[in-house]
Amino acid sequence: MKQPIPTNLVFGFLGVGKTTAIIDLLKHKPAGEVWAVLVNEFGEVGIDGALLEQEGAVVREVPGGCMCCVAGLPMKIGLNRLIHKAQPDRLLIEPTGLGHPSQIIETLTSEHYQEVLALGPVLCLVDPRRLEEPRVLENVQFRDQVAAADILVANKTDLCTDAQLAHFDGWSEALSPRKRAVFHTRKGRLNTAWLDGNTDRNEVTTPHAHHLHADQEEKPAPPSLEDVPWQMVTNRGQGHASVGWRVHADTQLNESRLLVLALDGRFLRFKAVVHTNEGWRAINIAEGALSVVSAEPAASSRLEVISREALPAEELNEQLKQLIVSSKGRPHSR
Ligand SMILES: Nc1nc2c(ncn2[C@@H]2O[C@H](COP(=O)(O)OP(=O)(O)O)[C@@H](O)[C@H]2O)c(=O)[nH]1
Ligand SMILES: [Mg+2]
Repeated sequence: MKQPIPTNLVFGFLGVGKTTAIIDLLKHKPAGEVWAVLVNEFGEVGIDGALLEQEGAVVREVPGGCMCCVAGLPMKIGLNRLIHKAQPDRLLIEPTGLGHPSQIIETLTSEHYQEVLALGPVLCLVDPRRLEEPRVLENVQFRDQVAAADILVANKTDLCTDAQLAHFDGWSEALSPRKRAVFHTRKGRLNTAWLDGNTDRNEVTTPHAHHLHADQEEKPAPPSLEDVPWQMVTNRGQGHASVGWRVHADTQLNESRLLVLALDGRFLRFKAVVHTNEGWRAINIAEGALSVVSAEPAASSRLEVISREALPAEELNEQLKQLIVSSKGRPHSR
């Protein structure tokens, strides 16, 4: 009989640094261990998965923003395939920052997984700056992510004032029940030792804060990029909208013009792993802060924007197509 796989959830709001933290954990994992990551992004095209794969993890994406809806069958299918394929020594799960935690915890601790997974400490990352926003403090997803956590970590402390950090400390100390541990960090730096042990399985206040959508089924696989080299996918829900693109790896976009487009004020997030005229790039914008780093060549380019308001997808699609500098003779529907 195999030992249950130690499993950790990394909660936190959109853009707080979950993927950054998991990438950093992968860099510090014991040599020789296989770690797998299940990532559920709000958007449909999956950017985080591409970044995590570059760190050598076995990754499975469960796209489609609404955690309550994907936490059922699609997550089980993704999880089963991932466990079977990777037979990992540890499993890390990054749920969408917009998701509600109760269903996912229910699934992971259900009878079906009892002998397969051992749920370890649940982590929740918090950007102390956002504790100043009443909208965040009142948000049921945020409250329940915090409630579910065994360990709270203030991230992005490099961007925080001393007063904001003191406020975070006061806020976290006042939580009831008390957290097992509270840390400050930056750039998602977590200690792998924090992953060991068990979860206290803290109660969340609103187990069913959200009605289920009809589409509980696993989504059909997208067409091959050889057949359809330019694909746009949209998603809406939980007060947010996303537009994502999968693009054939041979297609290059103009990098500087792409950055101008990406910095559009309507976008709450912009993420991409993309082939540009300068090479492969990982681009990330959260709260107006831009990061561009070179990336390993990926199987395809993927780009995504997330907004709080409806987005004119067709218009954005046309703008993006204008940035094509080379598609190696492949047809792209202009
Ligand atoms: N300045 C600063 N930026 C950070 C820190 N942690 C993450 N970021 C950046 O915040 C953005 C969002 O991070 P990401 O890990 O994708 O967030 P996620 O949505 O929670 O997965 C990225 O551009 C990161 O480089 C930090 O501690 N300080
Ligand atoms: Mg992420």
